[in-house]
Amino acid sequence: MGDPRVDAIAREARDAAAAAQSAAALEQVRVTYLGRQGLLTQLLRSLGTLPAAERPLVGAAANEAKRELEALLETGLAAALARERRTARERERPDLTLPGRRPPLGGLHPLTLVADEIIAIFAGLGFSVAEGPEVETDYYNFEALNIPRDHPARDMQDTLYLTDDTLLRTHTSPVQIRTMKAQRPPVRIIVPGKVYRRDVADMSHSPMFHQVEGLAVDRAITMGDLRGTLELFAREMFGPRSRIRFRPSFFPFTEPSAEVDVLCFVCQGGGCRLCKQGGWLEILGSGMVHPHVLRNVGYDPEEVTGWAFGMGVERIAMLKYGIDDLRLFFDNDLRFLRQFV
Ligand code: 2U9
Repeated sequence: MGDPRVDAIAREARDAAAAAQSAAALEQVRVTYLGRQGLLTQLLRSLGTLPAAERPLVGAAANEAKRELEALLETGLAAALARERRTARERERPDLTLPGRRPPLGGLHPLTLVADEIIAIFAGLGFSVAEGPEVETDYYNFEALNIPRDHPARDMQDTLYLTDDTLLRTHTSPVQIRTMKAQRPPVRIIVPGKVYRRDVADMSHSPMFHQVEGLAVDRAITMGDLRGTLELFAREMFGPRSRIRFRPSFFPFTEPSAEVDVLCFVCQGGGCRLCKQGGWLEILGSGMVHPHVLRNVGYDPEEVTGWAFGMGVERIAMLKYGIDDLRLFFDNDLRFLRQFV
């Protein structure tokens, strides 16, 4: 333009800017010519060393070249950034033709499945589900159930006490007490839930496990009704060829009491590993509700009778699926749990 030195640098800079394809390359051009050590910057800084007569012309030309280059870089940079954003968007656009990733599907815990199965059998017989608190008082867990003050179950060794009078329920039976106190007979309920015992976990013990208990109270309810009901339960749970037997037993809250066995569904009574050669599998405890218990809830044992039973969900599940260690239910190893979904 006005000065050959300025013109040479300006041309070189224009060519470099035109050749730059990216924002980074344009920035490199800016640094080379306009940065603190840039060629145009240095030229402007050295104006003082020129003869006075040349200074205005060279200075004007250099400033003009600087403005021109700045404008060129600005438009170039805007275009380069837009171009780069566009290609980035295209590169990152999801490929909608790819097959989807299947989300992992959860399933119900085997104890939930078995408890639901037990509940469904009794629901089909007209029983309704009742539930209640896991923190109970001594009265509902023991006293109302005719469990005497010196009974070993009340010992600190066996029960998890929270205070002198409150504890973690050792069975779901307090729910039956609460239900009977709240309604008149007839009562037909099935009571599932967690229960707690002061036990160290091993193959057959756990400080928390699950029970399903049942209760039927009405005029003229008999032990024959209990037997028929449990036989039907056994056939639905363990197969249509199942038979049951009653063995005399004792519980403070039932009289008479019986433990119930089901004919081994593996060997049909012949003796095998599951029934330990006995031919029978113990599945639950039961009996006629003790008159003291009926009185405690305000029922007249001369007018109504009832029966009750209780079973451990873990025990039923272990028998049904041939599981030999209770702890498998609580380890949450997916290789175990996945077998039941
Ligand atoms: C009321 C009256 C009576 C519930 C009963 C059993 C027998 C029994 C055990 C089975 C295995 C507990 O889980 S386990 O350790 N239960 O043997 N339960 S009769 O009797 C009742 C309940 C409530 C009002």
